[in-house]
Amino acid sequence: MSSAIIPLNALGRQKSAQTGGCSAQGCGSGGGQAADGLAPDIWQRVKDHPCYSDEAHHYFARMHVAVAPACNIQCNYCNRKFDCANESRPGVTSERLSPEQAARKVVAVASRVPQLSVLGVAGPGDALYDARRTFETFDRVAEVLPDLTFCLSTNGLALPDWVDEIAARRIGHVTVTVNMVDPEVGARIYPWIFHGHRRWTGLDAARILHERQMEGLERLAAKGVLVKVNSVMIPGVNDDHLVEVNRWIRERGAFLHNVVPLISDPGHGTRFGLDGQRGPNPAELKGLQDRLDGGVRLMRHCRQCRADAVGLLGEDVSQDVTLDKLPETPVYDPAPRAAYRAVVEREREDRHRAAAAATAGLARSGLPARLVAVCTKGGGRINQHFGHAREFQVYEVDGRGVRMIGHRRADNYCLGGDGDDDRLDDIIAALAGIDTVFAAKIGHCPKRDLAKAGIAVIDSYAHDYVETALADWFQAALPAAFTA
Ligand code: CLF
Ligand code: SF4
Repeated sequence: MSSAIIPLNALGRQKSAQTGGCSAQGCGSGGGQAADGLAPDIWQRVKDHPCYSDEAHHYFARMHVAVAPACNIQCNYCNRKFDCANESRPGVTSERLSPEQAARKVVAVASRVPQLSVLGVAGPGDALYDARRTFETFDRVAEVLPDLTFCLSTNGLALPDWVDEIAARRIGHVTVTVNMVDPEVGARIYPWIFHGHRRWTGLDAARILHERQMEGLERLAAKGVLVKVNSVMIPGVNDDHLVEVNRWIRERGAFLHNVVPLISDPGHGTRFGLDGQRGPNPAELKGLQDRLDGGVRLMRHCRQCRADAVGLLGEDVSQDVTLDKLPETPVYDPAPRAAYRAVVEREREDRHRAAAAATAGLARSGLPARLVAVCTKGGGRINQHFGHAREFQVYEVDGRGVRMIGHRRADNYCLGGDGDDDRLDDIIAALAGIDTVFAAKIGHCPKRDLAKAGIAVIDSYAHDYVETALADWFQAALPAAFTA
């Protein structure tokens, strides 16, 4: 099994929080409010969901089963014919499964991946176009794993037809992709939809899709389902417009808004890719997300998963658990998941206390916000060697605290024990706008070369919690750097 699975001994290596100081912001057991400012009942529903809680994604994994191959619309950013084991983006999958195969896979994976908490259906087409396949999958899994959280993702066109079925099952988390509320904008994103036994194009297609999305969202929210809205940010097409989208979905009860950057490459064969439509850069994405702050809660840690993704959000192990590598008749062993959850509960409380104590003084610092990158294998700790990192988690530190605001991807620097200079150049490019990286360890040569590029790497906080390390560094080291 790949390193994506957090070894239990990677948790609990840091000295624990020195003092109490549990705050409503930072502790899951606070009085009237739970962690993250959420009401306790809502926190219970999101605290193990790696997409609905940024905090949960340090500990818990999701798996997607690709049981929904067909789609009822065409988006200009999608081409599902592209099939690559190394590609991580929506619509890509290495295997398509029947509901029976999917259930077998889930049972096998749940025995091997103790972090597993959520089962999702996210394509590779639309989860509700042929909804019976999606529902049969969930029904089969529910018989064996009643404690898994169920989640699905849809373009929303068929959603109004299935609201009651979703609510009647225990599917408590639904994502609807909403890229526009103005059909004029929609007509630039969707060439056609298939609805009511016929194909629609142009403004009519966009108008129908918009009306169905809003109806589905509103009715799901009224039934208590936690609805997340994903929006693809397409510069020059809907970037400014997403402010309006955020307002519409707030008024209709959305729980989360997840703005993701358009992935566009001519090699993917999508309409946008072939036309040269570019995606936003990290600064543009952050700029829009900052504009949306104050509306619907924002998700900023999305990894734009494959339709067969398995594991923690930052590290996909789907290639280790394809059907051919799993037993024909798996028997579910609940013990590893139960043991892992017990460890996480203890670890979480300790981390919350430590983070609350460490960040308490930040408001007085008066220092400008800083963006830093962190190498981590999970658990909310700085616990990965720089050379092994294939993604860097980006945190913003300022007087309001320490917050994860995104991630940057690049191939890992170390290959079989040796560093790769070309890859280091790519890493430096991926870290644009970031001048400090926290890693568990880094070799002398890459540290020197990064310093030449203006990027400092700090490895003195190895295995500490991210929040305590960054708060300590922000308050202590930054003034010295400013006066140097
Ligand atoms: Fe999957 Fe989506 Fe459910 Fe998560 S993914 S169906 S809500 S379990 Fe998560 Fe992946 Fe982003 Fe989706 S990181 S693409 S938001
Ligand atoms: Fe592709 Fe999803 Fe759009 Fe369908 S709704 S075309 S599967 S991105």
